Amino acid sequence: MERYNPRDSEPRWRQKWDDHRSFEAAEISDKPKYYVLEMFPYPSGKIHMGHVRNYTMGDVTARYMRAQGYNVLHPMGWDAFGMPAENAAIERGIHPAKWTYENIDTMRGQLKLMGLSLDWSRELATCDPKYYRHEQAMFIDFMEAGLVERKVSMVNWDPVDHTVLANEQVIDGKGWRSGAAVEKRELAQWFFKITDYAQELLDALDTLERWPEKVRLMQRNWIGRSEGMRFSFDLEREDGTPLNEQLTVYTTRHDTIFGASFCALAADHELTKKLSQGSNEIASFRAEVAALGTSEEVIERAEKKGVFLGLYARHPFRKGVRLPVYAANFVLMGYGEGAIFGCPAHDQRDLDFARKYGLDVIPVVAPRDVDPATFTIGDEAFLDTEGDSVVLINSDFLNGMSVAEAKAEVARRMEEMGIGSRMVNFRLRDWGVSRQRYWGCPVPVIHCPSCGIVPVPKQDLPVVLPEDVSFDKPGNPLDHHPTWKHVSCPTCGGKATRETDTFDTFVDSSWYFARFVSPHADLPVSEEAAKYWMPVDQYIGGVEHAILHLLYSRFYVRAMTKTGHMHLEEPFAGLFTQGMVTHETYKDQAGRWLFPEEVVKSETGAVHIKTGEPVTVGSIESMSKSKRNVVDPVSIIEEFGADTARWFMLSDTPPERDMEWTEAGVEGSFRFVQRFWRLVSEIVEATTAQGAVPDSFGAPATDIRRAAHKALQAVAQDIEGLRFNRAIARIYELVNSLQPMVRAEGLAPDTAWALREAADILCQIANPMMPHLTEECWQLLGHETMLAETQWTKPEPSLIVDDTVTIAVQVNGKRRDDLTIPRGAPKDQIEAAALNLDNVRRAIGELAVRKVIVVPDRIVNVVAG
Ligand code: ANZ
Ligand code: ZN
Repeated sequence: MERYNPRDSEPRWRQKWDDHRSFEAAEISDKPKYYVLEMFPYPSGKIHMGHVRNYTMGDVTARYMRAQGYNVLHPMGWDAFGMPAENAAIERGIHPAKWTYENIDTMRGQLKLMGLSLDWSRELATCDPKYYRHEQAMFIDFMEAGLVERKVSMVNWDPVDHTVLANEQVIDGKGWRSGAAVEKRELAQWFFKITDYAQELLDALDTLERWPEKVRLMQRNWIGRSEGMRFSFDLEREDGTPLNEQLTVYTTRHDTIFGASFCALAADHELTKKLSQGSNEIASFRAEVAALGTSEEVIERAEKKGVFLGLYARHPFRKGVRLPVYAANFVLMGYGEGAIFGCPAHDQRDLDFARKYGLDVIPVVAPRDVDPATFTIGDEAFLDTEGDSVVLINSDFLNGMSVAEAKAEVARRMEEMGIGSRMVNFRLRDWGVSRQRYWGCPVPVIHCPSCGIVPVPKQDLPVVLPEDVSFDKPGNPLDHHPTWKHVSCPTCGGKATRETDTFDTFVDSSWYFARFVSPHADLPVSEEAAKYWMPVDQYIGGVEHAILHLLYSRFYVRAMTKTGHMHLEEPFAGLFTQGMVTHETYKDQAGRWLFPEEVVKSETGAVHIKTGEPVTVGSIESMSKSKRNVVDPVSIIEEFGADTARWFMLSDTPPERDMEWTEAGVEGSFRFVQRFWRLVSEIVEATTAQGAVPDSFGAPATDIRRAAHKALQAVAQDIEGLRFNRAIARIYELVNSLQPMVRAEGLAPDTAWALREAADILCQIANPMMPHLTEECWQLLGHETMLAETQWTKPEPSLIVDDTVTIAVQVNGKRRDDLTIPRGAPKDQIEAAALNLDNVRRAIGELAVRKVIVVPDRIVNVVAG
């Protein structure tokens, strides 16, 4: 028997599928639809194991659903704009478009090697004007619908490179390339008004039943709805003279007002700015905060610092008490009022700040059972607020109340005094989509000195990126281009300039799933196609996109619905987030990372192949270039075939968990591929092509049929539940149970028939994971169809029920024995079998059997006397 040779077989089947266009989705059909999508890749240059895992899962689902009779849409495209292409241009002088399209070509070829059942006729790249012209058209519609705003906001500014930096490009307060201290600058930018949908985006999370709870929670936290109060303090100077200005703060803990010991403003708060004009100290503090950049994460990690502003806030309830007012680095301008009152006892940041500046720490909430007089705060703020376990202390009229009661009382009083009101606040900010870069979709507007902002007329779209750009100067190449931005105003015909900002690449990826339903339509989406195909039934991707990409997409379908491009509530009905692919790490004697292929492992330890020196085996970590613990999917596919890689990728580990890639594991999968091939070959040799169904099946044949039909049902359920590792375990089981049957000499005709049927079923259920091997086996079994186009056999109900039951047999109410019989056996058969049991016969002895009570499948009671 010949070994199975994937190098010969795999390309052949891929060619056949292509020739048959087996995976092109029918436009719109009577069949039920199923849209399965994996997050599209960034064309970085080559595929990695994370892609292999992601796309294999999607492909198993797509192939399975097709075999269940669905019209399946399974497309692929490229998230092709973004900084790496521009960096390649700057560093290596290669044009971003050339770099990107070359990468796409390479990666398309690599993906094809995997044998994915993709509809390549729908391929798209976001950097293609055929795609982004629709993005531009929709932007104009969004503008008209009031979903877009241009407003001034803070950016990270590199004073040497004269360029805006993304948060990731600010490293320890310095520009990543220039090393210069970053400044914050105000810049007019484009925003999508996602905050208009904050409540709706939050509420609709409850309808997403097929999303992981953890992702819904992350979105909830990101949207960050809080119920609090906005209220104002009167201000006075050092000498007690009042200011005719008030300080408005936002708080969610108004219950702690008696614990307030200072107020703090953002460095960019209007009042801070004003005061900085007369004070070097305040001005230099503002510069220091600016150097932190705009990343909230960095700000959160920084040491809490501030500067006294020479003002005091009058406590609203404590006569004569005044709170020093600071500017502080942990108060953000974009949130609430950009100002807070600090209560160090019950907020960690406030506590750190208070300790640094020697401010009072007054506990006002304490466990119910402690003595308020002795309750103090150490290094940690007291954060409990729940229920009746804590009470207000040191708080005048609030003493003894729960936190909830105290909040209600403070709100009532402040509202009565007219100094504040309750309000709901969201953490979610409007989505800033402007980027001052070249390799992105141009924002389609024109600035005219007399008409202001004028959208580019739709018939003039797309606004195409100029090709002749240079990257030798820092800043935005669109801005430097000698001619591109100079245009005449579409309204008045006067001299005007194009907007040189391009879109954040998250804009491109917020609607690509909708473009796939009608990728060649003249509109962004054909309504009819969207009505048929949307929403995506199963979306699969990495958890790193759990917040922004998914939230933006959810906003986008709402905006597209508002502007009449389609009518949809949510883009992704089902979401699955897969785990990472991990690998051991290796270091040589000098502490340098080694690639797995540079290392050979033996019983005595790991050795560096080239030098023969011992290698230190380190921890198992997510594959990453920096630690070199990566395995190239292409070299695996070349050596073992795509089916082996796919099979191993899904074996053993539940798909949501991290899975460890091991050389031994791949080899094991390859051996299984061979075993599978051998088994089917042996069945083919031992049996003849499938004839008529035998009149009856004996016990061995029935066993085979039961095993096969049960596997058929179980694998279906496991794939539907995305439990791929369990589906694989079932296939192993079936192979194990069939193998001994084939070896038997002289097969009875019913057994031969059952084996043949089992081989067919085996090919069907393994096909989603190992599409090439199973096609080859299917052909060997004499079929002229392709599995790619074949519906799965339906399991026979009688074969998948558990066939026997064990019931208790009593004599005069006393249990004497158990009886194992076919489920649903007729009463007289059960009765006869029960009376025939040795223990039952003995118990009856000389007595006469008066009555036998049979409860089928449950119990038998023999009444004797
Ligand atoms: C007084 C207070 C006392 C607070 C206390 C907390 C604990 P969420 O729940 O996220 O809405 N805050 C308000 N605006 C801020 C800003 N611009 N920058 C930084 N912090 C700000 O958080 C609301 C709480 O965050 C508010 O409640 C305020 O501090 C702070 F024991 O007010 B709190
Ligand atoms: Zn004009």
